[in-house]
Amino acid sequence: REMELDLRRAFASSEFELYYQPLVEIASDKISGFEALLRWPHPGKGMISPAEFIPLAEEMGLIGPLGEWVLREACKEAVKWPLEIKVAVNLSPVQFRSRNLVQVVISALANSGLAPKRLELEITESVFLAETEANLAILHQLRELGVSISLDDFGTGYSSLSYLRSFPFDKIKIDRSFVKDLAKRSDCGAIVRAISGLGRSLNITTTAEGVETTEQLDWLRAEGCNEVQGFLFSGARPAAEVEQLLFRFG
Ligand code: G
Ligand code: G
Ligand code: MN
Ligand code: NA
Repeated sequence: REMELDLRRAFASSEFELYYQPLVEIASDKISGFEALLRWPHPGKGMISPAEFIPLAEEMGLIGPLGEWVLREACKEAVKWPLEIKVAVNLSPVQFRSRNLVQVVISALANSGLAPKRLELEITESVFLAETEANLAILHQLRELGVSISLDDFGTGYSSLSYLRSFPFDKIKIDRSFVKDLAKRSDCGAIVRAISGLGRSLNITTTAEGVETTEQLDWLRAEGCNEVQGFLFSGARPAAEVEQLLFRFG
């Protein structure tokens, strides 16, 4: 396929870039970290979304090397930031299959000099759909390194609650589909309120994704959600703009 060749070429010629989106702690109104989000500025087609090319990269076996590049690059960038600012990196379930994921994380931390506690790894529940035991073992090894583990896109899968019992996650990221209609739909409000409460009782940080309005932010603050991410503060921006974002919201 054409896009497959294009992806290989793009990887070989270092065409990918990492953008960074602020995570803002509600209590202090300050940036606590940035999520690294992959971008492909295609020479002919413009910016291509990871939603389009990550599934293909997973299929063709490129996600291993690409994911490794993302980890190394994110750690190298984060080490330039103030010490209290963390970096969050998305992991594909396919990266768990290669079995060297722990080594890759150790090496990215060692080469960059980033303290493990400043790295958050975001996984989705699809990590548990196959090879559950092996993947749980990897997650425990990662956590022993001192990095934290977040459950991403929470609420969109099949049986999310059971995953909270199978692993001591540090953070739950509430999917933006629930945040979107907070004010308009009482069921979304009830779901977000329930997840915040769950996080509080389980001592897990809750982050609401896709926060676009102050109305949503106020609602989330009142319900005890810990952190927000979304266009209200900023979308994902190039690494060079992190300093400015920290100046505005730091
Ligand atoms: O930022 P954006 O809306 O374009 O991201 C679309 C999707 O791509 C999201 O689900 C996000 O988690 C995923 N994504 C972005 N960057 C990475 C990455 O580096 N690795 C993996 N596995 N997924 C990513
Ligand atoms: O799946 P994950 O949560 O890792 O992906 C984050 C995705 O959400 C990215 O594609 C990013 O561009 C998108 N995003 C981030 N903030 C907002 C927002 O406030 N509104 C909307 N609609 N999308 C957002
Ligand atoms: Mn994410
Ligand atoms: Na998400």
